[in-house]
Parts: sequence; structure tokens; C-alpha cells
Amino acid sequence: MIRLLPLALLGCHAGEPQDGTAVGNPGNMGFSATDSPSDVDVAQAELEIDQVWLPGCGAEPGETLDVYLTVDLFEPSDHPVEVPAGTWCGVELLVADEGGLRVSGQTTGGTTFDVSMDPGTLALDKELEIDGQLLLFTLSLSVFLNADDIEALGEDVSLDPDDAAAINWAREARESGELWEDVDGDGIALEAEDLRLTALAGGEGKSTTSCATGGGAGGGWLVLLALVGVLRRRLSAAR
Ligand SMILES: [Ca+2]
Repeated sequence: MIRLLPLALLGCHAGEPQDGTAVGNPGNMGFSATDSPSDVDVAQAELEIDQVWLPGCGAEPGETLDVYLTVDLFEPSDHPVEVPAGTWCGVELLVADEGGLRVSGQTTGGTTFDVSMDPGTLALDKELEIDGQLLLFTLSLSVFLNADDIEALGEDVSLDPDDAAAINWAREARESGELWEDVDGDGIALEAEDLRLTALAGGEGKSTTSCATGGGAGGGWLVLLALVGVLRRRLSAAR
């Protein structure tokens, strides 16, 4: 029995890959804005991320990372998220409710804007083998920002997530995501670094997780306590 216990300890544990085949090193993922439209000067682009979901492939379980951080999309190396080693079938960012994506700036025509959006989930769909890579999750700003749309809304545009234009932009933003391997580690996505992950339209998450929240780590502690008990009984018997 005692030989089996260490295996049990390696079982369901929050924060580790669950497919049992993971090898290699965790990766790091930064978040970046790319492709600003030429007629819009974007002063600020922020993304508030509650969770990163790593869907498993086929019947393999996935992983949920609770991150709860706000990232400046112009400073992609400030808050990298550690991505567990293993094979995952995509990446999904659960964006915070009530304005988790915020952009502000000014068009070349002089219209200022400050827009908060609720894109829900930013999802990319493709197999991904993580072994120590630096990744960049990018949002292509020109997919949902353009000067004509902004200037059509007035001279000083301020939108909440519930405004019709912000709802529209949020829908488009869900299709603006791309994932890159930042091979040279400079925080900039080059064409040659494209991992060819494709954005999923719709924004509905499809994450799978293997362990009930919190139960995995708790189960590990119970097994550890049981192991200590077995050792103590053996030591007592030996005396
Ligand atoms: Ca690069």
C-alpha cells in the first residue's frame, strides 16, 4: 500500500496538468495589443482577465488558471501568466464582467474616445504543446476600432459595456485574438512567430476541468496525512 501512496499524491492537484503525459517546462504568456489603425491614436488598452482556460484535447481534461489580473496591452511583459507544460487544445481568456476590455485615445480627426466592453471569453482553438515557450496572446485592435465608427458617435465618445456600439465592438473583439510564440522574447509578435491559432467566434467558453474546484489539493493533503499515519504506525511497531 505504501508504494501506491506517492502515486496517489501525484493525482488530482490544482495548478498542475491532469493528463498524466505532461513533460517539459511551463511556458509564459503575455498579452499585447497589435495592429492599431493608422487613423486612431490608442492611448490606453487594458484587459482584465479573471481566468485562463486550457481546454484538454479529446477526452483529456483541461486546466483552469485563476489569474485575476489587469494587463496593460502595451506592456506585454509586465504580467506574464505561467502556462503549465503539456498538450492543450487552445487557450481561452475569461474577461472580467462590467468593462473588462478598455480602450481610449483619439482619432486623427480629433474625436476622443473611452470605451469599456464586455467581450466575455476570448477563445483560440488549436492544439498547443507547451514546453517552456514564451507566448503572446494578442488582440488586433483594427478588428474592432476604426476612426469612422468612433467619429459617427460624436466628438467626445464615452461608452459603457451596455451601450449598443460597445456591444458591437465587444462582439468584434472576440474575433481579434491571436496567439504567437515570442521566439526572440522581445514582447513583439512577428509574422514568423505566428502559431496559427484561430479565434473562435461567439465567445462562449468550452473549458473542461478535471478536478472539482479546490477538491484536488484537499484530496492531496488527506492522502499525505494518511501516509504520515502509516509511517508512524510502522515506526511504533518497529520499537
Ligand atoms: Ca518576438
